[in-house]
Amino acid sequence: MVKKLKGKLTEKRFIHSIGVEYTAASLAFVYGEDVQRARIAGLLHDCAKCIPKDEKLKKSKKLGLPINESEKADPDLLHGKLGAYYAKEKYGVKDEGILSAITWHTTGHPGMSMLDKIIFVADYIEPNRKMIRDLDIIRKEAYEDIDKCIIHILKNTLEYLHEKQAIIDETTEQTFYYYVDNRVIDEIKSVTTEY
Ligand code: DGI
Ligand code: FE
Ligand code: FE
Repeated sequence: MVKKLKGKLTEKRFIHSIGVEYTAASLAFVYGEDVQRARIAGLLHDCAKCIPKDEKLKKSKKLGLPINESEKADPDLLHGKLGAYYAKEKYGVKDEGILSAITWHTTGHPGMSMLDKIIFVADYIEPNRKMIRDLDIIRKEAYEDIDKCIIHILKNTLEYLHEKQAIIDETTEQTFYYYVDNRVIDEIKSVTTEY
């Protein structure tokens, strides 16, 4: 897999992928997930990233992948869905949990599995990522409270996209509100059981 992937990515993207592989493994230690599954999902999550933008759209259409308006406008958003397709067809990955983690790694998804969460977070915090706002705090949160970390990542990403006036995929927003709501519900439950 490593050999094949190396030929498909730029050097920088390949180094990032190895970083995500090992960060995902370390998160799997903490959250009791299967380490090998986390490594494979981390390694392959960006396998479709270096395909030119217009080809991402063309290929996705040809494959009949579901494409929303944001993805049409910004086809780079398709590299998760397309990556899952390549992982299955070119790298022989049959595990649906791994394919799901690759599919949703950019936007997240309401109701993510633990493996989905691990890849979403590992992608953001891996050691080769350039320093972005709050990264030191977010890295700590990843190992202490993964849902809090996911909310923090999505909040900063949404703010960044607003500042850039970029197209915001509805899934990114839905994921943010889903985890914020969940948190509020948990708070209410903890308060009501106290009294
Ligand atoms: O592929 P990577 O760079 O490793 O990481 P990624 O797949 O999370 O993609 C990162 C970029 O995706 C980052 O610049 C933020 C952007 N992104 C996340 N959600 C959205 C988004 N971009 C747009 N336009 N809309 C979104 O909803
Ligand atoms: Fe990506
Ligand atoms: Fe990535």
